[in-house]
Amino acid sequence: MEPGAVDTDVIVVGAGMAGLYLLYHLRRLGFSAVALEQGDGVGGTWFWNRYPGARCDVPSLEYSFGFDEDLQQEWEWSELFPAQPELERYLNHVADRFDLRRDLRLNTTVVAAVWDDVALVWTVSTDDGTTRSARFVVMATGCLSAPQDPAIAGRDAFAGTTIFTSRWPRGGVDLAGKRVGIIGTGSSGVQTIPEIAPEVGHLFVFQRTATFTWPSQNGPLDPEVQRATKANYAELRRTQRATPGGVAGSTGAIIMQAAEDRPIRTSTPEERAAVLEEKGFSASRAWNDTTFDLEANEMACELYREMVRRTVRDPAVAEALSPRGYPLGCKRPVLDSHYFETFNRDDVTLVDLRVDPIVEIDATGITTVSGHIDLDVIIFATGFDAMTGALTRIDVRGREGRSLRGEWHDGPGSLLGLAVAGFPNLFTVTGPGSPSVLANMVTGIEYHVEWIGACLEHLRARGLVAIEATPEAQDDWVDHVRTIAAGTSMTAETCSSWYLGANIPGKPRVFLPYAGGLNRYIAEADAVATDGYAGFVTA
Ligand code: N01
Repeated sequence: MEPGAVDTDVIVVGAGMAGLYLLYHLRRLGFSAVALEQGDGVGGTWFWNRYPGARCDVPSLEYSFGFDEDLQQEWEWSELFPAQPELERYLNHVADRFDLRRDLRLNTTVVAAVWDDVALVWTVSTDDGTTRSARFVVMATGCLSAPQDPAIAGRDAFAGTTIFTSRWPRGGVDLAGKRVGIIGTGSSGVQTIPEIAPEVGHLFVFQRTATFTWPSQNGPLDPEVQRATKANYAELRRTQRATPGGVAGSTGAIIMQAAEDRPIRTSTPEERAAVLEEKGFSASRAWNDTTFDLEANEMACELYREMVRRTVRDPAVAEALSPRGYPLGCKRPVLDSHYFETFNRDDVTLVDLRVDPIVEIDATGITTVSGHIDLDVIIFATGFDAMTGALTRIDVRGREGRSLRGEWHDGPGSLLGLAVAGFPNLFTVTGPGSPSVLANMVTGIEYHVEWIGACLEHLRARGLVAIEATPEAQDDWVDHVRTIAAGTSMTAETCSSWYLGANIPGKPRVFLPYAGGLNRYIAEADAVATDGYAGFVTA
């Protein structure tokens, strides 16, 4: 039987970095594509997360597209690590430069995608009641795009202003002189706190878990470094794909100064003291035995705490800000600008929720066990339903009506983080089981988009219309992903992170990204393709 007619070859969900590059790349390959985007602008992560201080932790010269030589030569970055406004400008420039907007539908939220087994067609429904059909759907929905709204009693009772860092209002918020509370001290909170502290009347930081964060050493980008990088961009892009983290490291940024060349376990106190003097906070990361050996890891944590004590004047506040009870490397490393120094200000108060938990939010502020704090503004920097949330919030139905939400109830099954058994012609960019958040996202996105493009070309060249991961290949990949992360500080019993889904009540504890490194992953995914898409069936 002939497959049914479709509106476009491909529907792309999302117009962040992945969605934009998909539109560009698929068009070049001769496929028709439309991207449906929830926001009223392009940029994805860099559209939504416009909170004060929002900045990327990968150097700008590397956190950028390499697919077009003229683009990477023309664009001038101003800082070592790009801030949100510059990234948003860059992504708008990409949309304009390559005339992508004609295939973009903004303010369009995808609510469902249903596969027709007989016609071999996806039907995608949006919140305006419209449906569109396509042969393929590519989810470019991002890894950290479904915000977590924590279930704190009285959350809706607050009469002041409530803001999520991940939905910061476009025109900004006037915080001058206000009593502001911020809940959450992950990357978003740690970036926001030093930035707003000088502006607000008084800042209350509600911390549940103390954070490992390192000074970012951001600054203006040296024009000579920019020139030299551009002269050698092709080589840099090749190197990115040949490294575990997707970062070539030659772009002027000293990324955390990790030497990682000696064991801490057999080090002498004098040696550790010397490393501390030399490297400061980065002394905690200068050892090669902290990933698998949790006792060695604890020794490195102690170096870190010593730096907190040296930075924060009030010993009780320093102690509360010192991470304990989970290993270094368990969570995503955070980069900051003067985070700990901010707690030396008289107008900043740390509320340690481990000893003084929140009881409720009410109309006028937050009550903890020790009393009520009056607030004008509450900022939620409470994170995301990472890696799977943006996908399971859409009602995706595959073969025989099976739901993605249901299939992933006990953890996401995926082949290469690109495809899901039972869901033909559906691709996920940087999906669970791919390096994604453990490597430079842009490098991972470009690789995935090109892999998907090559797969569609492969099908077209052979007159095929459908491709699906086999359950066996998917199970093997899921096992491989688990095995690689096992025994590391990222999966330690004492670790609770969004990598493990542990930040979302009821989410299964499964390590979500692929920890084997981008280079190794690329070798595996390339082999699948050159092997005629081994582990997939086609029709
Ligand atoms: O989110 P998080 P994020 N009561 O989940 C707390 C990327 N990113 O948006 O740890 C009280 O890390 C929670 O406490 P706990 C980066 O990959 C990158 O900050 O669960 N507190 C935690 O402190 C990053 O890792 C950049 O005990 C509650 C915080 O909220 C990822 O995004 C910048 C709570 C959430 O921290 C996520 O970072 C920003 C509750 N009910 C983000 N619920 C850069 O590139 C949650 N918390 C630099």
